[in-house]
Amino acid sequence: MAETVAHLRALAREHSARFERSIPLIASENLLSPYAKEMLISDLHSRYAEGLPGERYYEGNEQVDEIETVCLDLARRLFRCSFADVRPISGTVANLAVLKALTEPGDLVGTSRLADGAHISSAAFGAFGLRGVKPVYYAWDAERMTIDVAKTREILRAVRPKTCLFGLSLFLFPLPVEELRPTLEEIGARGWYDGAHVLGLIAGGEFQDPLREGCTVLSASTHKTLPGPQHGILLGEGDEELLQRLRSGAFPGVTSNHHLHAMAALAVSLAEHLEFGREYARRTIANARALAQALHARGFDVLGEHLGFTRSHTIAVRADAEGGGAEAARRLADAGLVANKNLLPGDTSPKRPGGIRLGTPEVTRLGMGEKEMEQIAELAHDLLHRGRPAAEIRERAAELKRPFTTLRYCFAAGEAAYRYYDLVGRDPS
Ligand code: DSN
Repeated sequence: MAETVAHLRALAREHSARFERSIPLIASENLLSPYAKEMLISDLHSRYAEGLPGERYYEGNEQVDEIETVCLDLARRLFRCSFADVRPISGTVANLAVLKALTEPGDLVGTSRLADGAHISSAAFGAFGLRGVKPVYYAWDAERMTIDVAKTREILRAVRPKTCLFGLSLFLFPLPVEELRPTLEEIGARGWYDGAHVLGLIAGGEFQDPLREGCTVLSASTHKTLPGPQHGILLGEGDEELLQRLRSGAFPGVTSNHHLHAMAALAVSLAEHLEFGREYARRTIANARALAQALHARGFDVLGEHLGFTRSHTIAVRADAEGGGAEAARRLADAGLVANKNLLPGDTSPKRPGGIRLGTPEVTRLGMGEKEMEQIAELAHDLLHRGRPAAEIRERAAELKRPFTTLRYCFAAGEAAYRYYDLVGRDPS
């Protein structure tokens, strides 16, 4: 088995080296700061602390209590709200906690269709199905690339769901929460926002502000545009009865222990976002728009030209001319440009995603700017339109990446972003 362990260590090192040479463009991924990473490998990982600070089911939690108290304070400050819970261990788990708190099996819940960009949480085979709630789909406005307000009003008035979820995984433009607020009030529905993708942009003041536009609960993962650890969070406003239901949804509803190392890493990331988040959010969006423009100029079918392509960290490209989403994503990754295939509005088969999704959270965190977005677009163009070999593009991508392998927008900036933490100090090869 020692050989197996050595092999696993070598694979992890190889993975890190591969990403160090690649251009990472997956919209849901980001890099963790050195101090946040330090929390992940601390002894916090080894401990239990069910409950809330000061009300634990285990001993030895004095420091954990203080860390979680700081984490909760930072979260409430960053999102300007009175309630936070940092115990969900992922975005989907946070969504399950909300479903447990706000719904009963058999309820109708408003949401968007997967092809319109919704997360799998709202699918029958995802969290909605687990809770036994049924989706009521909003209408999509293909022209404005967001929810169709007039048609959705009619749907909501006719069906009257008690909970309405707003949030996407292909999240290009803000959703019309404020416009739909009077309808939600009229039918007595509660607004819930899944802000996983755009959390860092919301915190940075560069996207919409759902808790002031009509949603009482905001759920999210914490590792996309908010460059924290893989974890989850609940934020919100409301009366004590609602907040208690949310707390109990998180624990004991969908977690027992809440991964203390990740919670502590989240505290570091929230503090860093309070310090650096506004500038980071602004530049992330500027880079997404620059990349979209550069790809469009090279003949790619980037969605939303008439709207400036995007107002977030994400862009979507219809890849019919490049062999479809799956083929285009595979060829790009093989050449060192890592993105993902994605369903686009109008797609009918989940097995044949029509496009690719690209995002700028990670390249921005590494200090790339609009000049580099042009270079990335040129690499994609050379590969997919001009037939240059993958090996050549891979080398050019690594060359482009070489000066951009240290972190920005965090304390201890300048540290190696893809450093392999070889704690044992022995070469695994
Ligand atoms: N799977 C993530 C994404 O890529 O959007 C969301 O959980």
